[in-house]
Amino acid sequence: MLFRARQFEFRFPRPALVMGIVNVTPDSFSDGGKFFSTDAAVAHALELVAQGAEILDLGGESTRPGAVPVGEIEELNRVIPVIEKLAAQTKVALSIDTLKPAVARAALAAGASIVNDVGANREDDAMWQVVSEFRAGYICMHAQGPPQTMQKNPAYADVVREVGEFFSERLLTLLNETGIAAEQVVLDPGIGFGKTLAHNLQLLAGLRSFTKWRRPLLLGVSRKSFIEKLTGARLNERLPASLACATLAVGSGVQIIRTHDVAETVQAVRMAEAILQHGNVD
Ligand code: YH5
Repeated sequence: MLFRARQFEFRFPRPALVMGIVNVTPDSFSDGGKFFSTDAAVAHALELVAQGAEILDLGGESTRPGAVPVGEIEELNRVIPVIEKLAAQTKVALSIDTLKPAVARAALAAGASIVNDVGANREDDAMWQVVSEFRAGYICMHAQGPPQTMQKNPAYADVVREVGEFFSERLLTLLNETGIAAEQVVLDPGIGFGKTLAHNLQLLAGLRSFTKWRRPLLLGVSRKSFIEKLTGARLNERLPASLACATLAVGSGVQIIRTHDVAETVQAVRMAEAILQHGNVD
């Protein structure tokens, strides 16, 4: 299995890729705006690379539930200088986490290689045009509803089946109606995006079923609030549960883990992989 994203080629099976989160937002839920300035964001990103991140996910608009949308110019002002500097200073793949096709385009032009489409491209096909033109990687993430309202009343008859149907439908559309190749696509169940605690747990338990499309799977659980709902852990106390999800996910066939805590995740995932190499865990 191959994942192509512009100049990058990731060939699987291989050790799971750890994607480091770089928030370039003043209202960042977990970094408290610490990494708002360009230089601070770049320094943080380079630190994540030193810890073992092979992809960096840069976001200038918070997509956490209930977050206030930012304007296009403000989002561009936040992320583009960071991408330009990182493209010059590191060899790792840069991903742009955005809802806006114009921001994705500018980010790719500045040196990013992957579009992390957390909006699931519900509006129109402008995002796909951009991905196709640049031959970028494309993270196809499931979400129920837009960030402002998605946690209001999430409802599914069977969340694992419905997320699977979303992947089937999106892959068909992507491959038939855009210039995007299957090898450019990564699938992501979108933990926390229009999901209750029970939905998130069902998805985590059902990850194996999402391997049937023969595309890499990405999981983002790091520090998310469903962990607090289960365990009571506050924002900066959620690393153990995040690592539990990451290691079990790798055991279920997930190849990319999106996290704030790169060093810890690399260590946990390498241990899980070493155990998995020694045969089936019953
Ligand atoms: C994801 O899963 N998530 S942004 C609320 C939190 C903690 C973390 C308050 N972008 C994903 O990380 N992109 C985000 O607790 C993502 N997959 C992909 N592909 C939300 C986030 C978070 C939200």
